[in-house]
Amino acid sequence: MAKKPPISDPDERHPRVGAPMSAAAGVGGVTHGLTAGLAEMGVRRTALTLLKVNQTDGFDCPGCAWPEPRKRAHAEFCENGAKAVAEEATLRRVTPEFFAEHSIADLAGRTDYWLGQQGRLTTPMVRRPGGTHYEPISWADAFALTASKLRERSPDEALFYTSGRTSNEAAFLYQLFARAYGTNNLPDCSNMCHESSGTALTTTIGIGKGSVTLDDIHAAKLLVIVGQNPGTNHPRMLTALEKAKKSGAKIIAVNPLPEAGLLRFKNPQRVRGLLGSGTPLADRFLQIRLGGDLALFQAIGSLLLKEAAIDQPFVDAYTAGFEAYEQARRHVDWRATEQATGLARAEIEAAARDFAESDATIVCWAMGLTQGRDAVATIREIVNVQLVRGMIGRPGAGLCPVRGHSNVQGDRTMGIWHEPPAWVPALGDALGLAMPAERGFDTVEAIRAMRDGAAKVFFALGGNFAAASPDTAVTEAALASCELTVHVSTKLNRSHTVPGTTSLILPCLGRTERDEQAGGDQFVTVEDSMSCVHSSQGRLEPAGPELRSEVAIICDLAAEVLGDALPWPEWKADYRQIRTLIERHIPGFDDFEARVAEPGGFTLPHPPRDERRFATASGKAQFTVSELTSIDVPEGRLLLQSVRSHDQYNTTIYGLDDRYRGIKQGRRVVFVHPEDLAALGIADASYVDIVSEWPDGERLAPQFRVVAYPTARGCAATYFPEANVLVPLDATAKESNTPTSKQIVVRLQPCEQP
Ligand SMILES: Nc1nc2c(c(=O)[nH]1)N[C@H]1C(S)=C(S)[C@@H](COP(=O)(O)OP(=O)(O)OC[C@H]3O[C@@H](n4cnc5c(=O)[nH]c(N)nc54)[C@H](O)[C@@H]3O)O[C@H]1N2
Ligand SMILES: Nc1nc2c(c(=O)[nH]1)N[C@H]1C(S)=C(S)[C@@H](COP(=O)(O)OP(=O)(O)OC[C@H]3O[C@@H](n4cnc5c(=O)[nH]c(N)nc54)[C@H](O)[C@@H]3O)O[C@H]1N2
Ligand SMILES: [Mo]
Repeated sequence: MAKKPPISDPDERHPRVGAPMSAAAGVGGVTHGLTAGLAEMGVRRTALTLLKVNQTDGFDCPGCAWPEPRKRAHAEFCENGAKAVAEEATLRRVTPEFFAEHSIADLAGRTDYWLGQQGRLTTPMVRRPGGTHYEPISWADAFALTASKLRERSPDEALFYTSGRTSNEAAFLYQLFARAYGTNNLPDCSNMCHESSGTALTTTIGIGKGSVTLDDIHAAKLLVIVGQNPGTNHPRMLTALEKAKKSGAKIIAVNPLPEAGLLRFKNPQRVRGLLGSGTPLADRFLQIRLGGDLALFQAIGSLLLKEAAIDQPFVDAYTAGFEAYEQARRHVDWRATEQATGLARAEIEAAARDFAESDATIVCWAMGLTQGRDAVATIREIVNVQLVRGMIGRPGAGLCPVRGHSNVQGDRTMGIWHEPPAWVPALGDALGLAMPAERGFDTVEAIRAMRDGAAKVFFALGGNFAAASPDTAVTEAALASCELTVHVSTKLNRSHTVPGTTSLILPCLGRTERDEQAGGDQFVTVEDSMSCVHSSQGRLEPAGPELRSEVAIICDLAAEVLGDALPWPEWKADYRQIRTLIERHIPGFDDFEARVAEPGGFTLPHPPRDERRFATASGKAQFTVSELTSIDVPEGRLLLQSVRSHDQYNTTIYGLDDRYRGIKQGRRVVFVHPEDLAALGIADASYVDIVSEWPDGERLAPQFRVVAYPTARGCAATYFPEANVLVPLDATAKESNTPTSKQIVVRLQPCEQP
C-alpha cells in the first residue's frame, strides 16, 4: 500500500480571521467531507468507505453518537463523519522507521495536528527505561511485560482508562478483566463528558440515559437546544431538527455563541438543500452567559407554576417532592436572574410561554451544560421543568443528553464505570470470581493517584488522556511518573510523548477495518445516544498486518495475567460468545444475537419512557431544589469556555480552520465580545497570554490572537485541548467531578506577537 510522506509542521502562529458564517452544512459540507476523504484515502477507498458509513450492513460512523434513522439515506454521513473516517482510513503510516527517526523528545515538541497527520500506527512499540526512542516489540513480549508489571503491583495501583469508541464486546471484556484482576479503577472519557447528565438523571428519573428516540425528535412541538453545537459536533442532528421544524416544531437555542448550525441549516442529503439558502432553524436565540442556565431553568419553572401550566395528573401520579419545589420556586429574584443569565426578563418570559404552550417538548444538551461547576443542579432543573409539564413518557417529549463518542453510552452499559453496576456481583458468582466492591478512581481521581504515587500502571483502551484531561502539566507529570503506561491506539497522539518509565504503544484495528479471527470475520456492536444497539462491521483491509482488534488484545493480555480460568481464547475467536455472556448478565439484551441481526438493531428498555416507571429511591420521578448560584467573576476578568473547532475530533486535529466561526490556519485564538475588549483596553487582533486564576495559583497559556466576536458579555471562548493547561485539576463540577472546562476565570495579558 502506498505510504505517503508525512506533512511538515505548518505555521499555525498567525491565524487569519474573517466573518463568521450564518448557516451550516450544505454544499460546503459535503464537498469539504469528500475533499478530506480524497486527500487521505484516494478515490476508490473514499467511495468504498463513505458509502458504508451508517448503512445497516456497514460500520458505525466513528464520529458522534447521534442515531441513524430507520430508513437510511444513501449518504448517511456528514462532513465531519467523513473526516473522522478519512482520519482512520488514511494511507499514511507510522512505522518503526518513523520512531527510529523521531525521538520521544522530538515528538513531544510537535503539535497535536502534526502528530495526528503522521498516519496509522502499524507495529507494537516499547520505550524501555531510560530510552530516548520507541523501538519495536513483539506482541508476546508486550503482553508478558504488562502482565509482569500488573502482577508485581497491587490491583489498586493500576488504572484502566477507556475512550468512548470502544465496542460493546471489547468494553465488556475489558471491565471483566479489570475486575477479575481486582480493581474498579475504570476511569473513562465519560467522566469529562456526560457524567453530570448521568448523575442528575439517575437521581431524578432512575436511569442515566436520555428518554427520547429519533421519532420523538421528529414529533416534538418544541425543541430546546442548550449548550450544544450540533452544526459541528452532531451534524446529522440538524436533519432531524429540520424535519421536526417542517412539521411545525419551534426551536429555541440557548448558547453564549451564535453557532452557525443553530441559526440556519442547509441539508446536503437533499438536492434542494444543496441549492437553497437553508432553513432558518432557531425561532428564539437566548444568548446566555456561561453558567446562566441554572438561573434560566429555575425562572422558567417558576413562571410555569405561576401560569398554572402544570400537568397535575402526571405530577400527582408519577413524581415526588413537588411541594418543596413549588415552595422554593414561588418567587423569581429577577435581578439575580438577569445578572446570572445576561438575558432580559422579557426574553425568559417569552421562552417560558413556549414551554407552557407546547404539549411535546424535548430539551437537548451537551457539553455547555455538563462541564460547569453546578452542572448537575442545572440538569436537575431541566428535569424539574419537564416534570412540571409531564414531558416524560409521552411521544415527542423528553430529556435528550446528546452523547459524544460513538459508543460512550454503550461502554457505560457494559460496565465501564468506576462504580460497579448492580449486575457485577452476579457476573462474578457465575464465573467464580470475587469482584471488588470498593469504588474505583474516576479520571480526576486517577490523575491525583498517579501524581501522589498511589497508582503506578496506566493502561488506556483508546483515547488521548494527556491531552483530553485537565491541568495538562499536572496530568503529563502524573503519567510520566508511572512505572508502566500502555496505550492501545490507532494513531499517534500527545499521550505517547509522555511515557512512563516503561511505555507501550499497541496498534489496534479501527471501525472501518475487517476483523478476522479464528472463528471467521467478526462484527461488533455499539449503542447510540438513544439506546439503540446495532452492529458495526468494517470492510477495509487493516492498516497493517500486525494490527490486532481491541477484543483480541484484551483477551491475550487477560489470559497472560489471569491464566486459563476463563475462556479468553474462545471469546477472542468468536465474538458471539461474548454477546452470549452479555445477554446473560446485562439487563435488556435478551435474544441479543438475533435482535442485533435485524437491520437497524434494537432499542434497550428505558422504564421512564416506556412505562413511566422510575427506579429512584422514592419509586417516583424526583423533583429537586437547588439554590440560585452563579460564578463570581472579579473585575477585569472573563469567564472562559473551551470548545471544539469545526476541524477536530476532540484531541485529533483534522485541520487548522474553523470555517463556521471564520478562523483559518490557526487554533490559538480567543473569542471576546468587542465591548469587553474595549473595557479591558485590549485591541482586536492583538496577542495575549491567557492566565487562569485559582486558589492554588495561576496557570498560563501563551500567545493567543484576540478575535472580537459576538459572544455573550463577560464570556470568552477558546479551543480544547489548547485550553486544558488552564483548567485546574481541582476545578470540577459538584457531585459528578467533571472538570469545569467551560467555566475558567481568566485574565488576558497583552504579549508580543509570535
Ligand atoms: N466533529 C466533531 N464531532 C464531535 C466531537 C468533535 O470533537 N468533533 N466530539 C464529540 C464529543 S466526545 C462530544 S462530548 C460532543 C460535544 O458536543 P458539544 O457539546 O456541541 O461540543 P462543544 O464544542 O464543547 O460545544 C459546547 C457548546 O455549548 C456552548 N456553551 C458553553 N458553555 C455554555 C453554558 O454555560 N451554557 C450554554 N447554554 N451553552 C454553553 C458553547 O458555546 C458550544 O456551542 O461532540 C461529539 N462529536
Ligand atoms: N478543555 C476541555 N477538555 C475536554 C473537553 C472540552 O470540551 N474541553 N471535552 C471532554 C470530552 S467531552 C471528552 S469525550 C474527552 C475525550 O477524551 P478521549 O476520548 O481520551 O480523547 P480523543 O481525542 O477522543 O482520543 C483520540 C485518540 O483515540 C485513539 N483512537 C481513535 N479511534 C480508536 C479506536 O477505534 N480504538 C482505539 N483503541 N483507539 C482509538 C487515537 O489514537 C486518537 O489519538 O475530552 C474531554 N476534555
Ligand atoms: Mo465527549
